[in-house]
Amino acid sequence: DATYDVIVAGLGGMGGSAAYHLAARGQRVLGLERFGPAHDRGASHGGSRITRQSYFEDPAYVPLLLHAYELWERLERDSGRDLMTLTGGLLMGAPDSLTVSGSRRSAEQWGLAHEMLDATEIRRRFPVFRPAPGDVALYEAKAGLLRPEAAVEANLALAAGHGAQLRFHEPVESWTADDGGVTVRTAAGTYTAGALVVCPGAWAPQLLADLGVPLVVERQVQFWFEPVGGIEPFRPEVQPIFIWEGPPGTQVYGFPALDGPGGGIKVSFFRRGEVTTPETIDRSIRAEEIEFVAAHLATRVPAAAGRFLRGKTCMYTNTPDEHFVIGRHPRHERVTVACGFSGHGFKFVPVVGEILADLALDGTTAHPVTLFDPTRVRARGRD
Ligand code: PYC
Repeated sequence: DATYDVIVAGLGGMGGSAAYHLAARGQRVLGLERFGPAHDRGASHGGSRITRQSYFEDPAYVPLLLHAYELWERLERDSGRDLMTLTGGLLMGAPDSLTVSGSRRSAEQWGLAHEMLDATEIRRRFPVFRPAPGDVALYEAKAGLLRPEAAVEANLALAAGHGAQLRFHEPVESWTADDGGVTVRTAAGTYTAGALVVCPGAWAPQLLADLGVPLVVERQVQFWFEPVGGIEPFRPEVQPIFIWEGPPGTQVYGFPALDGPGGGIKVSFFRRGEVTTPETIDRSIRAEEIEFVAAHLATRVPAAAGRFLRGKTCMYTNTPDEHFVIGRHPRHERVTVACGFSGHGFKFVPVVGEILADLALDGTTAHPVTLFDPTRVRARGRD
């Protein structure tokens, strides 16, 4: 048995960042992870994640994003790794779609640089897209992509460099907390600490059963296609990331073609998954889902709808309002939680790590986190 200042349960995107920020502040940190470093069983894999600032989900995210961009640059410098590429981004759909109107609201409220493009202008500037006549786009030069595996590895290496002990292939089985501290049990041992930070991803329903937030885990598939006429028009230098809202259930998003073993054009639907659990998720890629996404792409980005290369499942952990859960555990003062990122959390990884370190050490943070209060949504039937 060993004693630490803070134990971090879960070393994916959020937990890895929390471990780094806590260790960098001189804390004796133990990090526990059920799989290996930067694994592909959760929600922080697949070679790319979108980053953007004109946030359609809610303008309250914007100050966090502005700070996250600074922290991504710092993380690149401190780790010597290439983590973020700003390709520009198109947020497309009907003018009154959430993707367009919500992005515009955030951009206008926060004075973020953006351009509004009509369908003719979208086609002129980005000829691979086939917008419908009424479609418009908010173009944001500061949008782009993040490299999730490299980012997780960077945080873990920096955490270890600051003395954090990171134990992999050691799932947390249970934890308890009282006025004196926290105790965490795994198959390999029992650990005690002054505080616990729980970043469980899709394992939240088990590890945070008494949190009182109804969380739904959703199966998602990322698809990679070979462009029809070669990758030239899809290089990151010319092709922006995009999120394109169509009829309900078809908010499609995509990336430029990336090099290397992760090559090809990655596309997926933002929310079109089935309810699952980490234990029962079907990790096979079904012919009908490949056909559906390819057919959708064929009418909108036809040059991207070439040969199917591969697919990969991941999991969203959704809250009822699709806003994050970040805060002190309402029943345990020594426990801080971060979960329910609802499919749009990765771009916040560095700022969430900073917030978790603030909350675990000081009980409060200067960052605006009211929207993420764990007590705002309660499971039905709970007190
Ligand atoms: O957060 O931008 C995002 C995103 C796009 C698709 C899934 N998440």
